[in-house]
Amino acid sequence: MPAQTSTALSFLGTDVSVSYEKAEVVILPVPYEATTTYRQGCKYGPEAILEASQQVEYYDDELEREVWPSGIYTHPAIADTRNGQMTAEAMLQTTQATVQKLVQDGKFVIALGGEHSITAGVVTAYQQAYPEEPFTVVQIDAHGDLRHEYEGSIYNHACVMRRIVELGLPTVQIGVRSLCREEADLIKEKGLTVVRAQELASQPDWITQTLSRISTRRVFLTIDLDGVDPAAMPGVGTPEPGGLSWFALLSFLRQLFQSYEVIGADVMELAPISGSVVSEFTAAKLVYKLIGYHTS
Ligand SMILES: [Mn+2]
Repeated sequence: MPAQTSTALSFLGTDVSVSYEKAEVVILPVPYEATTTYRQGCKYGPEAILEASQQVEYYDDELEREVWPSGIYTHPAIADTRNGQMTAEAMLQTTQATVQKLVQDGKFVIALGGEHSITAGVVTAYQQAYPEEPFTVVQIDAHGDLRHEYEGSIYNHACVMRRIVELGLPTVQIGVRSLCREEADLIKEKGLTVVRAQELASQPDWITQTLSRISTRRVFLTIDLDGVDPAAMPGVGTPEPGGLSWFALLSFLRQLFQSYEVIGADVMELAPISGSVVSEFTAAKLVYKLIGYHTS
């Protein structure tokens, strides 16, 4: 692994960081942004999460322990577009190759975006790592991301789940509350599993029902932070009213990790708001929760 520069931040801070070889959990920052269409700035998301993570309490009051059994390694940023551009193809290639190596080395990877299109590279790496058995891609998101193409690109962040459906993997989309007609038609035509945000609000047993719709043993989890209610998560590029509350999200995730083998995860689309740390701190705590649930 390339050496970290002295300015690079480690998730949670240096007390918890271990060498790549020793770490079971690897945080992979991917500050790639090229196709965001509304509020911009998600290329600054990973660094904001790392910075905010320095303030996250090590002790998890829900799990009643500190949750880094073998330590955490924070990988140097890849596909970095903070000081230049990169094609989507190059980003996907780099992401896929990096994640593939990490998975081969037995790491539990949590990628931090960056725009949601990155997920296609991450998921492709897992598909190559687990060729013998399909896994379900569970997506928390306000949007379907099922357009064939958007603003001239099939790699736009609004198309990422379409690319994943094309990989032949089953999907479960949770918290959706914004679709275009093309996406609504595709959902019907392909019988895709979509749990709309309104169902979460009106059905008390939505977690059990949603979990029962996952048909594979293994799951990859992709979280677009706009799936969370913008009251709790305003720092996203394309906010939508409604969405999951913090505790609804945690209850779902805890049960997901208990019921299925989560093979990897990503937390995408944080676009920091200057003068407020709520979104990045919440995202950092969410990443720590994923580590806790994974190691429970
Ligand atoms: Mn979204």
